[in-house]
Amino acid sequence: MPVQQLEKIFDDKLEKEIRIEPRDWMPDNYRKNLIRMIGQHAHSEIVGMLPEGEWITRAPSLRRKATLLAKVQDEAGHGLYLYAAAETMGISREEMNDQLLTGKAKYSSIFNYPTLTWADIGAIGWLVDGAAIMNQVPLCRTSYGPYARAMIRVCKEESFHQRQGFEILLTLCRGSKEQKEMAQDALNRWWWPSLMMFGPNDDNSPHTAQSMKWKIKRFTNDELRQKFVDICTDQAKVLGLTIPDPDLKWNEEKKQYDFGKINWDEFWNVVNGNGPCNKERIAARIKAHEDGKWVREAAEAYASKKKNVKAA
Ligand code: BYC
Repeated sequence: MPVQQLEKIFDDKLEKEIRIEPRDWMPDNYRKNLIRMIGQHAHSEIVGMLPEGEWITRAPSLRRKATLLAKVQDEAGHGLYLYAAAETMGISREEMNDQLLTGKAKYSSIFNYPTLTWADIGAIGWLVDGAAIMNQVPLCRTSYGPYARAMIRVCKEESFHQRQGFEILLTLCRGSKEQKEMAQDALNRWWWPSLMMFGPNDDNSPHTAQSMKWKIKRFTNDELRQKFVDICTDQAKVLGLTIPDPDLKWNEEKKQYDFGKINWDEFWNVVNGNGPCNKERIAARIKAHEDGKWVREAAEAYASKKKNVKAA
């Protein structure tokens, strides 16, 4: 079939909100853009296990430990669904892993910040998972079928994560003076990096316009960031915490909160590999890959032995 005709079928599907499926024809750049985005998302889930994993042995009670363990395990699951969704577009898991370990593929900037106190686990759940939900609920309607379907389960689990984080902070805020100070300190450190998770402003975002046309993204980076600020500002009041932004104020005309300027130099510095924990995170992933070599070899040996037995 001529390319123009294939393009027309593709465009009609988008127009009618019919999902694009792995065997459908799609423009090369649509495929490339989704592999980039789903790959980055999968890597973020996997690298995202590291800062929280550090607190599993230091959680303040058995209940908190069990919950955190389950949450970190959920993130591993999310990474696996997402790698599988990206594989349907023709890239292998090995290639994606290689891109992560060699620094060719990005992962979310947020996971390059350290978790200094237990309150950080609360702040990550509330803000980081909260930002993830804001960004990912619309992705349940993204135009590529396997990604959209993976996001449904991911979002359900993220919503538990967000609530456990909020509850950790609420407990600290209702506790001693020192505990409340610890919660405020965590908010002070995680607030701005959480706003950066949504990506650069729309006028500096090279992928947004095309991704909106292809219905991969349903909202722009700035639209989602604004919704996040509006929701969190009200939630911070429930906690009795102060958002570290002197310019944050209600705009009656726009019915939204205006907020201060994001430090984009810090953002690009972290994205380009120079954040507080970038090197540590990649080193941990390289070590995990090397430590897992014998498992991959054993699985391959087992598979080939089984194949030989069957052939005989
Ligand atoms: N960090 O044109 P733009 C999670 C890059 S997982 C690093 O706006 P796009 C969670 C961007 O990749 C969090 N890099 O791009 C997990 C691009 O670079 P390249 C991740 C960033 O794709 C566990 C360049 O900047 N979520 O939440 O239209 C526990 C220009 O950006 C960042 C997802 O991946 C960043 N923050 O929009 C808890 C969701 N922002 O590739 C939570 C799916 C931008 O051209 N992804 N860049 O070299 C998306 O929704 C979009 O990809 C983004 C960026 C909104 C992130």
